[in-house]
Amino acid sequence: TPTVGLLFPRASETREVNSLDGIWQLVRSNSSDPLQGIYERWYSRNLQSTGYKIIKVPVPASYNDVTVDEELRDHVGTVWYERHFFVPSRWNTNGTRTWLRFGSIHYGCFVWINGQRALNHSFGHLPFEVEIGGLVKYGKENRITIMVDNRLNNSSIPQGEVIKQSDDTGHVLIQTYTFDFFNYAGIHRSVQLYTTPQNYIRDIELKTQVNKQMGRIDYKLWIGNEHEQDFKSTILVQLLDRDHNVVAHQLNRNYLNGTLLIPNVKPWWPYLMHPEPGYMYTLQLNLLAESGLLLDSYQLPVGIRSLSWDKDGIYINNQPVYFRGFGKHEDSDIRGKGLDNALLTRDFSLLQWVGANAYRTSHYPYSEESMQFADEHGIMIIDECASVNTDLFGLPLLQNHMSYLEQLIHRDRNHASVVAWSIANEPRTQKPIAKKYFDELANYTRSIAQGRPITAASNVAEPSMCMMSEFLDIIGFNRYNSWYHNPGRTDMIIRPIVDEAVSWRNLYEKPVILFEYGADTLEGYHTLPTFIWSEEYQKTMLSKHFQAFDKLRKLKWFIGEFVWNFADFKTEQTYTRVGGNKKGVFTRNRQPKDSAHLLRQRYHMLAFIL
Ligand code: GCB
Repeated sequence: TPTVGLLFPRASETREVNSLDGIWQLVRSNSSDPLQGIYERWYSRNLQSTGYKIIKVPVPASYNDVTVDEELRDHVGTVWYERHFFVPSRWNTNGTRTWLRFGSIHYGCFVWINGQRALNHSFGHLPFEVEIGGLVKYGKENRITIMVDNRLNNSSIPQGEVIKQSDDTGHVLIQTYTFDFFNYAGIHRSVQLYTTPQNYIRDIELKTQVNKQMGRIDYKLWIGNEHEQDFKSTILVQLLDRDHNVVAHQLNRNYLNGTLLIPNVKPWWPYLMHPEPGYMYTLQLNLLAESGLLLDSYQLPVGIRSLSWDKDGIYINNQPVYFRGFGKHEDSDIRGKGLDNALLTRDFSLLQWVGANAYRTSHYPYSEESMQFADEHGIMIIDECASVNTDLFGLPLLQNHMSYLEQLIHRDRNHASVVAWSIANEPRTQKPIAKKYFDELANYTRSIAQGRPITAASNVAEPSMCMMSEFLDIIGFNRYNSWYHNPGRTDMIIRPIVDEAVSWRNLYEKPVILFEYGADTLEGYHTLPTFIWSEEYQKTMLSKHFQAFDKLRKLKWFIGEFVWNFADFKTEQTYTRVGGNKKGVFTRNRQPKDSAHLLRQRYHMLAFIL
């Protein structure tokens, strides 16, 4: 069933937002008995009374690295979060609904309020919410209890496997996975209580276009009013520019669809493609009673642009786009994958400094806050779902994969910055069984794609072996010449990259992007002549790729270069990773390696000439 609702919580004349972020209590349950807390009904009393050790932890944050406890870092199974909170008594009116909303929890969770089940959700990196008016005590203290399960299996997105191994004292459970980033877990994004009126604006879907000077917004609204069948909605839709002038408006009686035309529109442009990139209007929606009384009000930021694509490229406002980008991660010291506004600000500042105009949300959806930053900074997003290294293509997996894409597209469809959906990273598409899987998946995604092309990152040894790419609109590939292929050989980059891009093109006749290339680099390690892992090596590797890209750029179907990675990030413990994956152009602490300066010259040069 398609998702409806989940608008990002915003306070307004008719809505209040209270944050439940802060310090929560956490209990780590026994790995060998992850459901103990369910049998013993831990949700029906304070966690304190379970006798287990209570740890105070921050929300939002991954729980893994906030203490020095190795068992917590490497925990497999469930942890329990709890806190107390007040609900204002002024919310206790017939006209007010109380909602509880999560930005994301990794991976599966059950939520109870005052011991009563409120909801459950699985999939990390996506929001979910529930109306809790019937569960809370107004003007009194309430308790929220959440069980979070980090286990991944054959049909989770992404996949993983929990195995039992002997250790020095008995047996342990180990979460295995093949993807190359740490399986951080916990309450990763904000937890919010918010109100809406009884009759409220439940959802919005926008399509924007720009034609010469004329902007156009087609909108569709959903009103939440199931308690009053004969409710007649009147909606005043106003578009405000940055200076709060109303530049278009419409009064809609009983219609939930409409169109705004904006003469002399200021289109949304990518960074450095226009003197004023990321121009955002505000769509002001007012739901009115028949008497004209204001019932509900919601403000949605909106960038107005057209997006199209053909076999040679992607076009924003009819201009061809060349992507200067990165693969990124939501990752930082101590916080793990927890939302951190300071980090967001720093990352966007660095993206601008380096002259990038895009990134791929490798390998899962990033926070809604980051999507808003991307809109405002003119950073184009290749929006990836959490399918990474997908293997064993079963039906339950396909169903979850579809549902994941549906929830992702629903969440992000109104962002001007989103220019493509990436349905997978490096699935095992050399397997014949992958063909039917991706045929179905791509067909489904196309049916809900909201005017965006579909892409994915393939790493099969040879384009003709890929059982997925024929179903895509944009061909993406990942290739590590001079790293996984011919390590140490920076003289074996230009030709293989050019040849491979050409063969992808010849096979599929679609635009082609290199989504990953890179080399692990230890900051401060210098060698002459260049040697693998040194700062010099990363620079040489980059500049050889630049030479290849300059040849390819002349063929107009080659439309982008994405360095792997923006910054160093944590991985699981293996002998190939020294303190994590070090392919960042920036350190994990967001300071430049030498290569960042080189990349900066190139990205600014490209912005200037293209
Ligand atoms: C890849 C993966 C990415 C890894 C990267 C690497 O192909 O898509 O998740 O981190 O290679 O550095 O090995």
